[in-house]
Amino acid sequence: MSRFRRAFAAGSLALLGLVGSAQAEIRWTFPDPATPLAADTLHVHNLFMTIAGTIFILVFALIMYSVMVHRKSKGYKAATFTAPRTAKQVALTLLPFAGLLYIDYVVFGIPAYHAVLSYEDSKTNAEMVVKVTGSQWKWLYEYPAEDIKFVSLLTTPKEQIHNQAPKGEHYLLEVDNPLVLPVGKKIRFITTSTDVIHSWWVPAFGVKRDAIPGFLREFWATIEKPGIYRGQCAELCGKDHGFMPVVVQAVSQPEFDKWVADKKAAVVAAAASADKEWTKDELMAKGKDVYEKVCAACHQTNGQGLPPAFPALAGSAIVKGPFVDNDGRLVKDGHLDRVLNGKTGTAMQAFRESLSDAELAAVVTYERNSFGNTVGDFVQPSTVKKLR
Ligand code: HEC
Ligand SMILES: [Cu+2]
Repeated sequence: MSRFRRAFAAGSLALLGLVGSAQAEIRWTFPDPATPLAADTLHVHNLFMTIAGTIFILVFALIMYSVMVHRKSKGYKAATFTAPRTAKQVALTLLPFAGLLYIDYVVFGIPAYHAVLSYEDSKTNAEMVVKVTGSQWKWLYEYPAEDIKFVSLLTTPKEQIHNQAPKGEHYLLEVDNPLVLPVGKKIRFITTSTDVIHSWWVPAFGVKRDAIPGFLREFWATIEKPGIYRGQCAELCGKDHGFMPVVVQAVSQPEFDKWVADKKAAVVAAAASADKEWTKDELMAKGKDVYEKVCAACHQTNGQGLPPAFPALAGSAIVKGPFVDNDGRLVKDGHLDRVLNGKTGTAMQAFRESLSDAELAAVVTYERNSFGNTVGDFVQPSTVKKLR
């Protein structure tokens, strides 16, 4: 081996080692398929890559062979014809063409057609429905038949994001409320958005669908193994696009049934808590919690906002103004109205769907009595229930 070749070999090995150790996280192929669709996609990918790769190598080898062997320095003379003339030349041109057509339309076409049709068929034998709504910057999940809905929010601590703490194992891929689903059932998903285009993507499911405001789009999954599956919003959707992960927890049918029962009990408890009289301390404590989880991303923990994009709530006329009029009706563009209904055309969205009566009452109470605001009044969940 020449010195150069030895050095080259040693260098390549070192580089491989470096890449291998530093990037242990990067995978070079698809994740293990967890649904029939993902398996189909992987199959189509492998088949195409193998055939396309083989053709590439054959054609490239032929070109290299022709260039090396027929070079001028070896005494070869260029041919002078410009178009195929003999029957043999015509056949040698048409045959590869026909071969490629066959590969494209038959060998690639049939499995691709099968995969695409199967991807689009979310209705046949669907056993349950989940609605997925993208919203800057969180996912809202609804189970219409089970009458359950909740919001799923990123839980990665701010310190990790700002490099003040080491990154956790599931950095930016962890949420408070994962989407819980049963294994072995064909689940039909319906997706939409409240603001801009988002995209619900779980690589192991072989599924990625844009969530588009004003449209309902569909996809499906039958999850084969219990486990935690992670994904992300895959459509650039604004400043916190990287902060709206998808986490799916696939469980057995009995576990799923138990989860549904627990969730329903929690809804009943929330309804009961909307009817009880809350103390101001209870409202303030819950309000702080809701505010920091849901509102602080824009209005900031200290209520100063990020003007001009996100107004300060400290000293805001809306926050300090009345939210019900003398007849007990909701004040239009008042504090509660703004939080319940949002403001069309701005990033301030309606929270009436994603927050409960108690959460809404608490967060409004908190804003009226924090950041230097001292309105002094407080909002009961029963009031919100009546006014929404
Ligand atoms: C995605 C960013 C965002 C989030 C999250 C958000 N807001 Fe807002 N909020 C805005 C924007 C933008 C406005 C200004 C709208 C306008 O142009 O009037 C606003 C306005 C308001 C106002 C009126 C303030 C004023 O003086 O105009 C209130 C009250 C308010 N938000 C409360 C909340 C509460 C409560 C939450 C959490 C439940 C929340 N916001 C979450 C963006 C956000
Ligand atoms: Cu998004």
